[in-house]
Amino acid sequence: MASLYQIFTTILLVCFQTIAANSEIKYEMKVTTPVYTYETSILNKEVITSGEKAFSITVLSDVPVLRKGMLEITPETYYFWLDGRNLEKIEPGTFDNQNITEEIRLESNKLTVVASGTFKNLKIKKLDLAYNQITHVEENAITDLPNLVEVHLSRNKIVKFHDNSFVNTPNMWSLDMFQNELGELGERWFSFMTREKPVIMGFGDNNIEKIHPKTFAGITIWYLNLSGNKLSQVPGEIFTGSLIDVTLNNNTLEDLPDSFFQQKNLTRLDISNNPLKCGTVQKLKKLAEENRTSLKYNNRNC
Ligand SMILES: *[C@@H]1O[C@H](CO)[C@@H](O)[C@H](O)[C@H]1NC(C)=O
Ligand SMILES: *[C@@H]1O[C@H](CO)[C@@H](O)[C@H](O)[C@H]1NC(C)=O
Ligand SMILES: *[C@@H]1O[C@H](CO)[C@@H](O)[C@H](O)[C@H]1NC(C)=O
Ligand SMILES: *[C@@H]1O[C@H](CO)[C@@H](O)[C@H](O)[C@H]1NC(C)=O
Ligand SMILES: CC(=O)N[C@H]1CO[C@H](CO)[C@@H](O)[C@@H]1O
Repeated sequence: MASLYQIFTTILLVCFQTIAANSEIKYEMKVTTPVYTYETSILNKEVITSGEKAFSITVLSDVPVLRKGMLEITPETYYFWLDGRNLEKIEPGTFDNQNITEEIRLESNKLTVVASGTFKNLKIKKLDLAYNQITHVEENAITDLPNLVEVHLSRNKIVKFHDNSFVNTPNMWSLDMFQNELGELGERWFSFMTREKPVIMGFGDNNIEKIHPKTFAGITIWYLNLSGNKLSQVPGEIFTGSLIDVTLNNNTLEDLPDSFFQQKNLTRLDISNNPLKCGTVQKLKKLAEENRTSLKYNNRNC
């Protein structure tokens, strides 16, 4: 019969092995060579580091929590990819000053919150957090990213966003938030978007009932998708004249504000599957006759 001591030491050994196995992260690093190909190496380390001329780092083992100190990406590295690795939590500070210059992609994980201070002082152009379980993007979650252009937050469960969730991202041009659970769009929530040119914003398939008249104050929009929400009205203020492509299908709109019909550059509108009033349908028909715009609406006999 095994002594208690033997059992105890066996358990201890198993525990230590588990800890050791867990603390090593397996990842692939691709490095560019002078002849425009890549050299790939597979590494197992406690701290993810990159090398000279690193092109990408792809994490290959499950990482439930990304902790401060786990990343030491010092030589410039274009891409950091950690997709489908059961990531639940990112300790704020983990990504601070990491030398990643193109993209951080954390798709298809189990993140529930983008906490304050998570993405700060980075040179990335693109941040992809789609296909997680994010419900909250906290205040100051994404700050001081001077090159950031594109963010994907689609296919999450976002219910809460703040007017300072993003701060100091002067080049943000494309925000994709479709398939979330937003019930409203609040005052100046998107004032972090670039002021240099018209932007692209997608909010299709949320539960949006209300849009504050000043939601988009200060920015101009080129493409706006509000398909599949619960809107019974949209404020006139959002039609600032710059819109080219507007998607409002599958809401409960009866009317469109007058400012909508002053959009001179509109080339596409989908407003099908809304209970539009006859007066609105007639105005849309007139717009269609002017033949400037591709229109989709339910053509009722009025
Ligand atoms: C990032 O990498 C580049 C090129 O390797 C280097 O010149 C620069 O000093 C690095 N920056 C930081 C903050 O480590
Ligand atoms: C608008 O968003 C929905 C998803 O919410 C998407 O299915 C649709 O293709 C988008 N429409 C356009 C014109 O991009
Ligand atoms: C409409 O398009 C023209 C040509 O691209 C552009 O110069 C103008 O600024 C646009 N109007 C608005 C209100 O954005
Ligand atoms: C919009 O509504 C129509 C009619 O109810 C439905 O067939 C269609 O699937 C809906 N489309 C979206 C994108 O929700
Ligand atoms: C003059 C003009 O813009 N004609 C367009 C009217 O719409 C049809 C269908 O979208 C186009 O094919 C024509 O070029």
